[in-house]
Amino acid sequence: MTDLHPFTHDIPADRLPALLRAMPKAELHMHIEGSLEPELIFALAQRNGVAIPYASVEELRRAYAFTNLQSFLDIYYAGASVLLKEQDFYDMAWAYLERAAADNVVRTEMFFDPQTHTARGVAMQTVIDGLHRACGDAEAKLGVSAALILCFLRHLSEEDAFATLEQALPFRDKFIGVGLDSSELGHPPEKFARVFARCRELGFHLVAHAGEEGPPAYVWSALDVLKVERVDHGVQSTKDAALMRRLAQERIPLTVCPLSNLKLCVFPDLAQHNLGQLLDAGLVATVNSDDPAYFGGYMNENFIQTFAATGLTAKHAWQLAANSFEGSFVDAPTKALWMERLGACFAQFAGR
Ligand code: ES4
Ligand code: ZN
Repeated sequence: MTDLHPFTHDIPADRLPALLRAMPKAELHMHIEGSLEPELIFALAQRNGVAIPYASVEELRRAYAFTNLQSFLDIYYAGASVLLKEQDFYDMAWAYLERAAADNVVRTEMFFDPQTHTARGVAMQTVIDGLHRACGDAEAKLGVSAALILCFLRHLSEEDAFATLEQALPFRDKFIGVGLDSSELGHPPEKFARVFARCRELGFHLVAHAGEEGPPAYVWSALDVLKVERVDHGVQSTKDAALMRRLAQERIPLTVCPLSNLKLCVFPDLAQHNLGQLLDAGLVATVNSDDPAYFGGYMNENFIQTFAATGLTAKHAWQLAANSFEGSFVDAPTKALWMERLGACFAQFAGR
């Protein structure tokens, strides 16, 4: 790591949790539908007269025992079925944005899955208007910079993705990029080559989930075929030395989600997580919450649990926050401002 902040050696290990909480950071990988807490699912089900196959909040929470990505996605799509009105999308996003602000997240780039909603008869405009209104309020009332990234569901066809893009284009000023999520195995990036090429022509930022459960070959094709600017997860990349060199050399950010990887059994326990290996190899790795309501923690919980389990230090904390700003889709002066604030935070913890 070359960008080491000069004060990091002076921060003792027992101050690390407070430092992780206090440091300004960007969240680059979270699915807004994955922020729906069981309490809000039940409240919205009641408000909208939607039946859900769980008797109580507790019973729903007990169902959150996942064995892999698909076992999670089945429950995640069921939870999203309570979202019908613009206000529902607003309320969901606002609840997340308040939590993000409490974790000193200064920037968040939130994924949303329009196909999960349009397939149930919810209009694209309803989805985007509700989420976008919450983003505006986050800036005005919380001082959090928030933007939206539209994700295509990879278990559906590329034709379906094209139709979704068409429906979203009247609102193209309300989202900054496109991504690719849902069931990875059997749905390689190249399945979406043409729709990503079109989105590139349209000037959208491009990201894709790759190397969460899938092989390094999916990370290569996300880069070479889809031409993504960031890789979501990407943790399987450590299995391929040439890929690791490529990611480091081109400074391709990996948006890593430790608690997600733990809950979906990508790693047997947090102590085995490869975040430290990614950072020490010089990759632009970041920490993110993915689906915080389902995986047991928002941003700071991801940082604190991962650092406690793996023995990462203050220098890694600084690098992760710096990487999150570098990887974000904001202009250079804004990144420089947040880097100043990061430096000031570390200086304060070092007692200078
Ligand atoms: C997701 Cl963890 C994860 N992976 C792929 N797709 C997703 N959608 C929501 N969470
Ligand atoms: Zn994800």
